[in-house]
Amino acid sequence: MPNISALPYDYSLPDNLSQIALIIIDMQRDFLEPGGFGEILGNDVSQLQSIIPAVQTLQTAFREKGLSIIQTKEGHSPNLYDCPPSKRARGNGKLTIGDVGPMGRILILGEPGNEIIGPLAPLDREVVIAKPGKGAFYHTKLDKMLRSHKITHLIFTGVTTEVCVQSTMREANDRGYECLLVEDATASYFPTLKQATLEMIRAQGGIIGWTATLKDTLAGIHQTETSSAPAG
Ligand code: C5J
Repeated sequence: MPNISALPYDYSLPDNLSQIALIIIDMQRDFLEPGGFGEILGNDVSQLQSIIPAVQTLQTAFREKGLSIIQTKEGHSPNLYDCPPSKRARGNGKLTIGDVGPMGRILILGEPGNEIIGPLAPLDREVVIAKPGKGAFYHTKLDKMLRSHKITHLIFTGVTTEVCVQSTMREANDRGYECLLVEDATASYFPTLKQATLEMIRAQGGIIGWTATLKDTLAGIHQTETSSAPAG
């Protein structure tokens, strides 16, 4: 069985690579571009921009192999029925979710700021899951979609490591998916929180999953061939 050299020990890939999916979390303008919600909250968006080339490399590799790619974006309905008042109140700033910012209404589906950034734009056939929460399994069809395509192994990338990436990985782990986070394809506005999250994930024998470098992830994926059609 092919492996990815990972921590806390090697991550076993399935014999049939159609059982894996690349999960790209929330690489949306709101969080990565100047003027977006991330910057409005006082964060340095260049921290997140630094991983774009690594995520692109994985996206290209998965496309070339015909493997599943699922992107997520955090966003709410324009009438905010799916945004709890507690979430809107957080930050205590001048602008919050649903208010008009430089890229349209903040974290609202369909607004310019809610789009996936240009360099990672999904192809028409690729899936983008809109999620109202931090975890991508909460109030979405992600689990049903993965199970219907017999996907068992999830390779995680995206932002932010300690919030939406970690929340989603924990939800996936509890649902029985084998989860690996690509270390140089995930970022936080706070590098120390990213590092702590990587350590939390792989602590206690991989209590949430595995972490691996981009180089080792690609080497593992290139070891084996696919044999059936992917989702997305
Ligand atoms: C946050 C995310 N940080 N994608 N969202 O609010 O991590």
